[in-house]
Amino acid sequence: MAVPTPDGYQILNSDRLITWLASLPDLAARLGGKPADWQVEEVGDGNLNLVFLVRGPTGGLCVKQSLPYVRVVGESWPMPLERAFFEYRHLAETGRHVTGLAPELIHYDAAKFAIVVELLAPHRILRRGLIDGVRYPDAALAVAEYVARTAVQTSVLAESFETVFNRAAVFSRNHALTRVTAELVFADPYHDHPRNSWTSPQLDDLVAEFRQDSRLKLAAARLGHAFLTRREALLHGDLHTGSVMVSDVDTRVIDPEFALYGPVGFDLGAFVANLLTAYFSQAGYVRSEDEQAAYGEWLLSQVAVFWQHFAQRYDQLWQAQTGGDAYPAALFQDPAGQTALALECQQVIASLFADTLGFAGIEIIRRVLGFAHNLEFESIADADLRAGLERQALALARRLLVEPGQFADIDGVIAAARALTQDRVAA
Ligand code: SR1
Ligand code: MG
Repeated sequence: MAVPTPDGYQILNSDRLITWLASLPDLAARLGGKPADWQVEEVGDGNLNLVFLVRGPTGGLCVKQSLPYVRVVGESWPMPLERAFFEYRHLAETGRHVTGLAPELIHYDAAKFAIVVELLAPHRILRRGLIDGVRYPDAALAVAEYVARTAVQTSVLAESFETVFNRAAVFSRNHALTRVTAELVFADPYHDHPRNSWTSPQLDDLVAEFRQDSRLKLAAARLGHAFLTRREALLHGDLHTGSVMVSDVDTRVIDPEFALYGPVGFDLGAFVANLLTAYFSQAGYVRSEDEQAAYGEWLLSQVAVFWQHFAQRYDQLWQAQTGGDAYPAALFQDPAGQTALALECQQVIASLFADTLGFAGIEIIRRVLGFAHNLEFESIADADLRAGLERQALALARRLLVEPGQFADIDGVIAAARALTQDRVAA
């Protein structure tokens, strides 16, 4: 059964969408011409929602509507509609900080649970580009910039605690999707749950091992606790490579419907994990060995670019702040104060690094053993080959999760990933 829907809510289709947009003069003007001239295409390929692209003679729009259930499962998994509201609020709250790094918010309809944003063209989903072996030189850097800006600017480093507490209170109501994360990311993969799936029987031994590994389960639970209790900044909440759209010259972070206040390392870890799964899946694709190796190295280089750019910008943005209630600027004006603050900032970044590795491990594990898998592994038809590559990813994930302290820096993570894939070549 889908959840009951309020009056005024109807699942959109092409005709209903055109009628609705025609009733909104600003939106109709963007499309231009007459409604009969507008082309509608439903392109949603995520797990949850409908996504329409609408093109008119003078412009385009993207419309995203919540369904009262999980799209990929159907009505047997009901899901409240409010996620559209939280995505809208996230875009509204962060828009001024991330102009050019996220789509422009154009409209929100509270009755239809639908948001309208600019149509990004000729963009495509980053994950799909990576599967095709395309290099996007600025993408990882742009996503790092997005995380650094939102992490500092929506936190008490930059704002009064009243502003932050009020905003956090709004997002603390994002119960449905926070529950999805609490269960699918931090719990399900570590015990027997009907939603889980994995490449079986090839990975059965590892699944059994993980479920008996108290150290691993404690590390996962500890991060789950951090996710639910540490309100460092407004998070995107689902920052995988399917939540990023790219063209050759532009990168935008989309889909912040899982938004909540939480630990910044959660967003960072999600993106690092998805770059790493792209790396580990490489041998599953038909490319020459040279090409595979070169592209794999490029993916690893982007892990470094991502972390290093984030760390550098987080440091700069934090130290440029004067208006936050945390680390009041008045306390650190003198040279000794400035030195102490700079050191403190480096220590916080070191602790964000450890968080990032742990959350990356969690994300890899849930994408291989949980409900929502990654296309880069799923599209490898040969199950033995796929399982071998997933095993490498899981080996790194386990280390990241249980022993993040073993990695002195991001180069250590990259070296470990490389060593795992070379073991396979040598074997
Ligand atoms: C039921 S939703 C499953 C997953 O899809 C979304 O993209 C999130 O990653 C979520 O965990
Ligand atoms: Mg999404």
